[in-house]
Amino acid sequence: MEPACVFCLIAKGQLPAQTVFEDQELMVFRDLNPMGPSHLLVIPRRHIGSLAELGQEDRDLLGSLMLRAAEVARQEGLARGFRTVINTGPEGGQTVGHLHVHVIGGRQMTWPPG
Ligand code: DGP
Repeated sequence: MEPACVFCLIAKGQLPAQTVFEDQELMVFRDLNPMGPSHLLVIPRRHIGSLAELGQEDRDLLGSLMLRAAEVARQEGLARGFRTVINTGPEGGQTVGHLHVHVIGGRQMTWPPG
């Protein structure tokens, strides 16, 4: 755990969040600043700074994150589609330094993103 990491604090139950799923490996909670009617964040409980820090040993974890993203999208009723986003690093728009997958839906998405 990184003491100054907000998502570590959420994962430890030390900061409140609207949690929609949790197990030993992952947590899913609602984004504080939603970009659509549904906006969830899927995180590993273990502190990983970003996608760029993952290695071959993290293949199962990465699979779990993406499969969980699809599962929570189903639970949210996003049958017409949804957007998954992983922002990485300052130029990638990452503002919280703990790996997370955005799941955004409930409105028509546009492309390209800003
Ligand atoms: P990113 O910019 O990709 O690093 O996304 C970080 C997201 O995290 C952003 O959409 C806002 C959200 N966020 C930041 N702090 C908190 C928090 O304390 N609680 C919750 N639920 N979401 C947060």
